[in-house]
Amino acid sequence: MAVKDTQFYYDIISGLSEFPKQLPSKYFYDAIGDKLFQDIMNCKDYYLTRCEMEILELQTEDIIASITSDDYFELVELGPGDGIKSIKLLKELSRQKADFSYIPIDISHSVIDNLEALVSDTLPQVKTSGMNGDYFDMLNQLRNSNGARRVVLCLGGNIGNMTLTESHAFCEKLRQSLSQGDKIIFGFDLVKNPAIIRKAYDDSEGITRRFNLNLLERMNRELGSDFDVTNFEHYCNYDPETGSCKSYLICLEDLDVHFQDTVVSFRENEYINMEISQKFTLSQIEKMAQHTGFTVDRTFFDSKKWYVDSVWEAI
Ligand code: AVJ
Repeated sequence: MAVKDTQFYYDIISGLSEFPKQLPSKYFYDAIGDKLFQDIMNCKDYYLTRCEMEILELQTEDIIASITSDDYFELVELGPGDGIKSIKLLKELSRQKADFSYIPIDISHSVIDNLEALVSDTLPQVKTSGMNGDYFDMLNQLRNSNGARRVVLCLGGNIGNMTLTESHAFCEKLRQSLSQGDKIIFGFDLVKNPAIIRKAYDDSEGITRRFNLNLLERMNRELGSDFDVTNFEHYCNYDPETGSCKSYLICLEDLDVHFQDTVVSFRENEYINMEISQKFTLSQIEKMAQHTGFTVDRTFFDSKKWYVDSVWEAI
């Protein structure tokens, strides 16, 4: 397919034609972006992964008890990443001889390939079939399948990458593709000391900075654009009033960037909206569940109460 006909090209050009300019954060995750995100998860300033790992490790049995019953179910995971978190749950499920299949869905090809390899190496008895694509497209496909009970995993705080309006709409859409009694486990990053949050997205090793700049480099690699990344600076701000942490790339001088069939002009100090990472209060979580057709069954905290895995049931 010609570059110009890809969804990637279309989304990028649309985003850069808006004012303010924006780039969809789902495109951070090419092979290099996946690697950088691994480094983020391991870096000392990014606490989310460690908090969630603690929850999944110390409360595995209670979490599993909140999603299993005697019947067969499909465990659908949205955005599994490296799978290290979900493997904890898969291990316990197979130890208990639960009757289920595992269906990881991710925008990144390499994530799905690596995960299928990891599961078949470590837990060969777990039936796994990955799907590659956008959550919404995949959810639509799932709606039309076999009627099995479903448990959806949306871990890691992925839902934070949407604005509150978008995540609300996302939960409504998710509810439509589920049936009464189906469950979701959502990982939410909670509001906390603003300085801790900002640091997580502006880490002292500069990994998040490279993670953001990689999207410009990815565009150069895949779309043939001519971004000089030294003209862009990563800037991040957490607003305690709204709970949103936002990342921007600031353009340092007037410049033109060339794409195959168009030119995008930047002004000095113009910003590109790169990513939102929304933080939640417990009452916001409760309300979001209620307003979109779910009840909150269980809330699992880490020991610092920085993060929750919240188990929802469709009603
Ligand atoms: C994968 C969406 C949970 O927002 O915390 C990490 C992505 N971006 N550092 C997040 C991310 C910059 C991450 N999520």
